Amino acid sequence: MMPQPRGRTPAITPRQRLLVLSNRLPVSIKKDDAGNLTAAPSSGGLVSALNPILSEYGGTWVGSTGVASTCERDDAEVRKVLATATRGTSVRYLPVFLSAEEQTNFYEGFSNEILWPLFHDLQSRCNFAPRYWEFYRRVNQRFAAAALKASQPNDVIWIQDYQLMDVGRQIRQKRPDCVLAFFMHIPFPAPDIFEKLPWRRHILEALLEHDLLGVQTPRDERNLVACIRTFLPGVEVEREHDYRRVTYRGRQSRIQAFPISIDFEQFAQGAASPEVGRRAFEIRRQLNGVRIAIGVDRLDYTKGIPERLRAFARFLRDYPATRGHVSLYQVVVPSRESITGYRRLMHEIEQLVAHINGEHSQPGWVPIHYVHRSLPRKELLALYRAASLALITPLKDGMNLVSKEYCAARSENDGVLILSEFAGAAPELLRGALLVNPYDEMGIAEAIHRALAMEPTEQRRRMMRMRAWIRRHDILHWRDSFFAALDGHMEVTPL
Ligand code: ADQ
Repeated sequence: MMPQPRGRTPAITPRQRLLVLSNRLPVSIKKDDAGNLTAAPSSGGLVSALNPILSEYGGTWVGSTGVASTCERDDAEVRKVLATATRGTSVRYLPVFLSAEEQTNFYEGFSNEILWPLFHDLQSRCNFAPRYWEFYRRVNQRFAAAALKASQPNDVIWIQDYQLMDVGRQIRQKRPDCVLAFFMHIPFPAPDIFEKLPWRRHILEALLEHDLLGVQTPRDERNLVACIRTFLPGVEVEREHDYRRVTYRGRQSRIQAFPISIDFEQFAQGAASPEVGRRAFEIRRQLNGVRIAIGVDRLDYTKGIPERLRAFARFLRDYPATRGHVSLYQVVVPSRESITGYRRLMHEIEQLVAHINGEHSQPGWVPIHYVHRSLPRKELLALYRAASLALITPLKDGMNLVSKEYCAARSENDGVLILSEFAGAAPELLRGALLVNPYDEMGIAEAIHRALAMEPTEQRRRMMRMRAWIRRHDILHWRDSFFAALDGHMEVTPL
């Protein structure tokens, strides 16, 4: 029996079983030097968003574990560790095993040296190596085979993100009548950027094999539709209400923006707990009562961390009277450590922090506190509560859940969100946040100054607007609108 979904009425229940595919399972397995296996929660926004949905609905989650497969005996060990780590949940976790060579070429190569930078408008970082493409298709085929094996003909197969854009096409060939949905967690680029991709036509045709194609923002929807129109001759696009219906080679797909969100109530209640309140108080005391600006990011060059550190240094130079009164608390969760560019970024951040602290520190005050590890939820919430402002300045971001988490945690309606205009969250939060261009050092310095000087009444007005928006457009709303768009396949339970 499938667990009943929580949430507002009308509840939407899948008539069919749900099968989710993502590159990584929400539990990652690591092997230490002695060959011992350990399980830990995977990091990142996709897992943060989907975990609560899957654990309520039940279903099957197919993905890789992060550890390279060497032989069947080792794979069996990984299965055992995964089963132990996930015991007692209503979700069935099915690992897809990838060799070290596949991980290098499919994940580090095609996914993260081509698609990730290109889709974030950073084309000069791309390495279009042809062998990456071969591996991308091959690994996508493995995911498709795993999905076909694990699913029944009527299941809804919901594929996640840019690493798996070719899976649906391969499933469709074997099972033409199945229900296929896709959600893209990262931005979709405009045609003049997407056209650089040598496999652009294949990718678009593969995407149009899905019945429903979800993207984060209306801008992503416009970009995807513009690419389809530009590169697929003969395609027909009709606008209907708040989505587009695309017909290509006799098959119809629905394309729609579904801005992803957070479990607002869970964040708000967690942050309001006395335990988190005490910890927030302690953090402020440990920092000698100075105002705290917080940055929380996965380690990634798209998050604009060095740019933000430089902007903070400029703020200290431009507004010297604030020295000793405000510190930046920058938390970076380790990510993609096997990729050279990411290790380089880590060193760049460390050097910048050391340099800025060396230049400005005074007895009893350090300008930047830098934490490079994943934090337990309560500690993260305490930091959100302790911080008078959040500095969230990605160069480009599909959505950025941290900006929404910060607002949810501010139950006293104070605090200021400084947000990049290139985050997917910007159009939703623009009436409350101070929007900045992440490349504009001076603009960010000015925004920090303005945030620190902002009257409590203005903070309150802005924060209340953002909190009201996120409360209404939370992860349950996201789930319900996505499932409702799969009309005919998901059932809407009447009030
Ligand atoms: P990410 O790039 O991972 O997600 P984001 O949406 O900000 O970015 O999510 C990060 C998640 O990791 C948040 O839930 C945050 O709380 C958590 N986190 C960050 N630092 C942490 C730390 N040090 N310790 C513990 N947790 C930490 C991708 C896309 C985004 C999109 C999401 C969801 O790149 O644009 O918003 O998917 O679709």
